[in-house]
Amino acid sequence: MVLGAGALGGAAVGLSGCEARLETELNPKSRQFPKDFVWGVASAAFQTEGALDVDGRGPSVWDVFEKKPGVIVDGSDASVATDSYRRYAEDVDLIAGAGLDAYRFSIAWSRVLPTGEGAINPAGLDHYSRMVDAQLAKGIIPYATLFHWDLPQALQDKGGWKSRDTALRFADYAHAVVDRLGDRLKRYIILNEAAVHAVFGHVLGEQAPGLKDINLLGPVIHHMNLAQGLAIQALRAGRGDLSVGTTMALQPCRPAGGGMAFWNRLASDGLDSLWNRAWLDPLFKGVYPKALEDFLKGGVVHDGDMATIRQPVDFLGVNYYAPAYVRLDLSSASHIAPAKPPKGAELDAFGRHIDPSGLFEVLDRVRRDYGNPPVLITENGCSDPFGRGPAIIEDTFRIRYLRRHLEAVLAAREAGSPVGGYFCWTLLDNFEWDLGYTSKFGLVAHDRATGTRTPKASYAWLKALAENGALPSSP
Ligand code: IFM
Repeated sequence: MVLGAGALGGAAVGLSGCEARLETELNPKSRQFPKDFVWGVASAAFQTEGALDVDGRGPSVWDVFEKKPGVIVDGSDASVATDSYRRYAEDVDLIAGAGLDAYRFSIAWSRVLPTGEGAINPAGLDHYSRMVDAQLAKGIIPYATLFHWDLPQALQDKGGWKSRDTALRFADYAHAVVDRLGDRLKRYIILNEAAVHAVFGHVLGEQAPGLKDINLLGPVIHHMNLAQGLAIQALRAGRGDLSVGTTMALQPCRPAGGGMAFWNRLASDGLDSLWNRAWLDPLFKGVYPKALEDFLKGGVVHDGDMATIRQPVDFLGVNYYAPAYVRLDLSSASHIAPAKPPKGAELDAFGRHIDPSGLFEVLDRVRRDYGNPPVLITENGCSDPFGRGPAIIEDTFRIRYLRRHLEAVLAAREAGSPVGGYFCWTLLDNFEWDLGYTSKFGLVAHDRATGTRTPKASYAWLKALAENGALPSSP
């Protein structure tokens, strides 16, 4: 497979081995974004809200998981986070102050339904109602994600995503949200990065609910897909004037080179099936990739499910950070293991290859293989080097990361991908899951001792870009 030479500024880049991937600069013909391009920032409830026991909120799987000894690297928790449950108006001011158009946030299911089902908690919905109003008052378009990994613990106790019933309860939750907020909240993102939740939460045990069982993979994938289809139906039944999409963490899966390259390609195709295609194929084609068939045996998929999952969406949300390098590992249950990026690759704080051509590649694939739906980049951004010290305010490395990935967006648009917006991850340095507060992705630093919010250089940079749409060519 070879990426389009034009979009890559004349440099066709082969995918045959890791070493071939270093020429990654994209040279779009124009550096100008259109006037109607949506500029925003993205966040998630558990990473920002704090106030975990306020206004009747029920515990989620992350409340339980983060208390297990040793699972959060700095021993921290999300009980305060960026205190955004209380200080959301300041967040909204910062977003408006940057001249951004939109805010992607997530709704915590267990604030709306403390046990995930049954009686609605009006106080929880009141909070999101106030938040939506605060955004609209400042001219910001709210985009709400319905599930960003914080399953109500009471549902986990009944089997979580292993259980088909969780999909049905999710549709009820979607209905409760649209019923209360749908008169003002018009844009919905159903799931965030379901692949991460399925794999890291249920197979690798590194994130909530902390399970390590490869046999969960099939049921969890299918029930999340089913939940998504049912929730889209519930939203559309509630109102006819919504824009509904879902967000996936798309990654090109690249085999490690060397003597094992042939075998590594089998592993990278396997990862592609469960990471990318497990979600894209059912949504856009109504089928699962062949490689997943064994995982889905035993009556997981019922008659009619695939039609329920294959719902039309108004947009696909794409989150992109880095490509995945893969090698075969017969000692692991999946036979898939991470490989190192090619020698000489520029790395991010996670040790991943900073490669904007990977973003071009996933957008190109969505265009060619999945009917070219409208796309929003619903997350992209980079962390400071990990550490417990203060945030880096002069964050030129972040500006460079954003600038290069936005070049990929322009190149993809020129190749025909209808990418209509870009949400930077994230507004404030926040609770980065198992990494606690050691990984800082914010455009704005958050001092946990004082609550002070200090814009970084990247905040001013994005502001200028959102104002005039012209992408600078450096740094
Ligand atoms: O913080 C996460 C977010 O919750 C999901 N996407 C990736 C981000 C950075 O790791």
